[in-house]
Amino acid sequence: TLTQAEKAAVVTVWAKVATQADAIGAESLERLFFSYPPTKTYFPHFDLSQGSAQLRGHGSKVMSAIGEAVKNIDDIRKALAKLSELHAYILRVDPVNFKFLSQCLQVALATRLGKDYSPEVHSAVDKFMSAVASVLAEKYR
Ligand code: ZNH
Repeated sequence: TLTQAEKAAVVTVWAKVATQADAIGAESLERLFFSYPPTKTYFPHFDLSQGSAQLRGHGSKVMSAIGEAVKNIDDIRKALAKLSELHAYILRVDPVNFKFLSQCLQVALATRLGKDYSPEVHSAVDKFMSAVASVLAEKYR
């Protein structure tokens, strides 16, 4: 679980990048598909070329879901309950991919925040994304 200081760091980071959320979402997905090509197999019905409308649309959805988790950082499980069912029962995304996406998101954040993405902030965001991932993965059988 995240400490109060870690929660505060995540909330602060999210506020700082709020206006760039869509660009960060799209970049995170571009990095995901480029660095971990097997992740593309979950999106056979998408045009995954750089900057495509589907990629941007999906990036935006993922970012607003993460934003909901930030807003409800004391009860991430409740905030993401529906998505947890979707990923476990319908999409069946291998949970290892949540780690990959977390890394890609963190690079997108770090390149924008520079020095503000301090080791403390980095560690807090990493823990937060692990919490998000474990919620998304907890309904798997
Ligand atoms: Zn996921 C979908 C979120 C991860 C795959 N997603 C989705 C959505 C959201 C999300 C919000 C939408 C839903 C609706 O529409 O209702 N994800 C998310 C998050 C995360 C994720 C938050 C983390 C953090 N996913 C993921 C991964 C993968 C995925 C890693 C793989 C690789 N998703 C997916 C898919 C889908 C989704 C496939 C479906 C799409 C369409 O549209 O079709």
